[in-house]
Amino acid sequence: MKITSFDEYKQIYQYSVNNPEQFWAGIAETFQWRKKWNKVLEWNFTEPRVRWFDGAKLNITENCLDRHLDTIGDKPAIIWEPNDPSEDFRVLTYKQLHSKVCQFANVLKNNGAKKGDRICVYMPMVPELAIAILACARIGAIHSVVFGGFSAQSIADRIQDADCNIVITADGGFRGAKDIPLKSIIDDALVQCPSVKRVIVLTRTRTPVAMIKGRDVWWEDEVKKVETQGNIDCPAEEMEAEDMLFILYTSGSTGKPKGVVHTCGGYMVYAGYTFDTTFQYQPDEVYFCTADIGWITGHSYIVYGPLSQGATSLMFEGVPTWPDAGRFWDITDKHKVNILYTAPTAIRSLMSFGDEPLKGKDLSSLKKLGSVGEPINEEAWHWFDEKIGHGKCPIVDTWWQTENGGHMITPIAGITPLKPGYASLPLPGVQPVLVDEKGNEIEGNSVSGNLCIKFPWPGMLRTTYGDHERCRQTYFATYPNMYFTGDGCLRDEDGYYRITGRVDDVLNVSGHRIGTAEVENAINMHSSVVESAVVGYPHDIKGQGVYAFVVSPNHQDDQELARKDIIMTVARIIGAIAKPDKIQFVSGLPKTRSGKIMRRILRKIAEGDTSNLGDTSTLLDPAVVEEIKAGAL
Ligand code: 6R9
Repeated sequence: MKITSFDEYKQIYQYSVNNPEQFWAGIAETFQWRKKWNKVLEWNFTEPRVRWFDGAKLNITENCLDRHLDTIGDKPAIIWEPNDPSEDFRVLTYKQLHSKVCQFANVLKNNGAKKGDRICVYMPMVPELAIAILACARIGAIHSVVFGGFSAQSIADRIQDADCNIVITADGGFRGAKDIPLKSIIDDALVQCPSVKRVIVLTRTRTPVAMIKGRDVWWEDEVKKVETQGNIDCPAEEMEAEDMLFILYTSGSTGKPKGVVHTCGGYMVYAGYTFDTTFQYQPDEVYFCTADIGWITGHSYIVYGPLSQGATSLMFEGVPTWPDAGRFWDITDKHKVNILYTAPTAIRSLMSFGDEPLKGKDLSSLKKLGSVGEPINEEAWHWFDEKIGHGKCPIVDTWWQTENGGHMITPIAGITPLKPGYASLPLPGVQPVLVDEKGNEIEGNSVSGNLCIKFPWPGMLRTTYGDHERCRQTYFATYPNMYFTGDGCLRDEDGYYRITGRVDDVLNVSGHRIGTAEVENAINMHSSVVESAVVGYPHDIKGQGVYAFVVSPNHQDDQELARKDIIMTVARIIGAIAKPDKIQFVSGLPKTRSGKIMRRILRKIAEGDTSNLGDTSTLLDPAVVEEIKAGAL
């Protein structure tokens, strides 16, 4: 939706609150449906049961590909920049992407994939990753993408939870100076996954791999088979609006990650609408989102959002600091990027290299900047604004979550007046509220509370895969009739929202959500660990770092080695992204008389703020706290 002024935004916003169904029907009209809906919305937040565009039929890939063929078929849909700048970049036009998706959809069918199957995708950031997920959507299979940084154990958990029958992977992946042996990690995972009957392996790194007879096939061979069969086209499967499109696992405050479920119709409308509205995308613009498709940002804002709007989406295989910290700026210069959407952790990391990596880089093509994943601190905001945007590019600080499907609270580029550190105002169609501990709505401005959403939006999660009760408990039980985000938030005197961070036991490390309980479970699997408690602490680059307090009676032998062993255990069980930054060995954890760990105290100690630990009268053994304070890292 193109908006011409801030006043117009306010009018549209008001209309969307007063007439939500008409508002969303109007947005949905801009998409291509095989059959229109009978009812725009049906909902209650108690079960919860939310149905958007019920009765409508569509296929999201017809919206992302087919409908553009006649008008912009030769426009680049994906520009792919490889990890190594000396390797050639690739461009796939809408026509080319369409034919590759059809081809691979036929590969999937030849390998037994059917509508409704769950397919795990564990791939590097190459165009074939986008092709794989679009091919799943084309035939109505449900993709579950697992980020390349997760361990075999994490993959196995996710494959088992969703009962996947096919895995799509690559021999390996390049990330900076590293080669990640993806297929070998998959082989380890599959030892525990009898449901998987087929593994399709793309060639990327030419790392030696074990190809198991009857189970593993090469991507390239399968594509050749389809070509010789002459099976070029693949008609899109007709999907119900509320059929599942994908599952994406994300961490919560308890136990193992949950599979957030998004559906075909609502998610498509929401990803497309928010992409178009927030960035005010113009037809000739080159748009670069630096996220990985393994996260929701990549799903919504590399693949589905931009492609549904006929945009040119630049996809980057590598990391911001390799071969040097000028990589993003080289890419921006080389491909004349107009919109750059990245994360505060990347900005802070690049900022730490000073101005040198910016020298000689022409950033004049940039028109709009975006940030996502965690609160952006003012220093990073100003650096981004001045050094990258040269003071002329609006920065959209987009607040949203895996469960939301797309942007919720964000400035609209060029329209919303900006305030550094503020996600600013809700998009039309989004109704945020702040509530107090008791669940009462806090009205007025200059207030703070827990952030909830009181009315459904099309991109919201419908369930957590295989466990609807968990979805209800996590998001809809804390406050009646509201979706609870888990974030704390303030609303300033102008009604602007500023997200203050999670209020639950979820950490945000370099923009990645990590549950403290998950890390504790992993640490506790180490044979010499009795128990542990994990909290976050402020980290200059990562935003939050992982601080682990570990009870391990044998650690005296060789503390350094014991630390490394624990780190290795976490990497094995979860993946490298969850490795503790600090491990402090303690003889016991501060507990209440009823045996609950007092995390509040540990958080303060980890933050280096031990002057006032608050009420410690309920502690079972106050001496433990003194010892922990004395040994703090
Ligand atoms: C898209 C994404 C969601 C959590 C969310 C919040 C934090 C995301 C933010 C932000 C402040 C922003 N978060 N964007 N906090 N300002 N602009 O990141 O999804 O991985 O599910 O994380 O990230 O705490 O609750 P996800």
